[in-house]
Amino acid sequence: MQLNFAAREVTIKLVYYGPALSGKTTNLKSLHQIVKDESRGRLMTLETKDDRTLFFDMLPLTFKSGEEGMPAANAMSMRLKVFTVPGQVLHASTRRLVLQGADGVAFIADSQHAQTENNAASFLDLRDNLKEMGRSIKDVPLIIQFNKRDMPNVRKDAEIEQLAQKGKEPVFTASAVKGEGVLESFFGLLYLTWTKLDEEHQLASKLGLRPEQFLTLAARKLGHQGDVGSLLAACVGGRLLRTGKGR
Ligand SMILES: Nc1nc2c(ncn2[C@@H]2O[C@H](COP(=O)(O)OP(=O)(O)OP(=O)(O)O)[C@@H](O)[C@H]2O)c(=O)[nH]1
Ligand SMILES: [Mg+2]
Repeated sequence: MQLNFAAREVTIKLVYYGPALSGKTTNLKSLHQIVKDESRGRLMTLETKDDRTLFFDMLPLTFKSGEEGMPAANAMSMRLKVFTVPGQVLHASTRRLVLQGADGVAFIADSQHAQTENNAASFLDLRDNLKEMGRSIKDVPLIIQFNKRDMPNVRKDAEIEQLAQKGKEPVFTASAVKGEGVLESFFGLLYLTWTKLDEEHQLASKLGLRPEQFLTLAARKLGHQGDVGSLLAACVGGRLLRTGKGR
């Protein structure tokens, strides 16, 4: 996170991690489509013709708090930089580079039975890379998304829910290619990350924005008109809200 008090500007880095072809780039493309024009920057993707990310993708999102009925003196600029890592095993050093300084991580798992081992290997890779950076995976805001729910031969909903109940990380399901579950996962990650940054840096009191207010503001600015609670309620397990389990 970069916090510029003078300019009242916060920059947050979010990273989509996971095995090759799990749908990280597709999540970012869907998010780019969902988000309002005024809040999104140019989506940068660098890939080969067979859908493989070579270096990384990056989507910048920006919004201001001033117009949402807040006094102008409290106006804040939020910059979110959302990255994807290249999932292929050979790009290990690029993954480490992109992961550096991440404020929050979305782990995009592939729901297909055949990908269970690749998911596990990538999760260990994430843990090890964080460890090398002197960070524990337990301390990093992390959500897990089971993507490709529309495909045949995927793990059953009940199995994923059971898995989610056991773990601490909030779990979401998605079909990124259809745009389903994309915003829910993103907001789960944003909420978790903002809550952690608030605890560490007392952002709420410094900036005059509680996590709930921040999320509502972000949702409006990014184009979600409905109830923000319903986005978070899509979480199938794990701990998302400070007050208890995520449903
Ligand atoms: N059916 C289905 N296909 C998906 C879904 N999400 C992604 N795909 C497809 O899976 C392939 C890989 O998706 P990408 O988003 O490029 O995967 P990635 O995780 O960025 O892969 P790397 O960059 O190699 O790490 C593409 O052909 C996508 O269209 C989904 O929810 N359902
Ligand atoms: Mg990719």
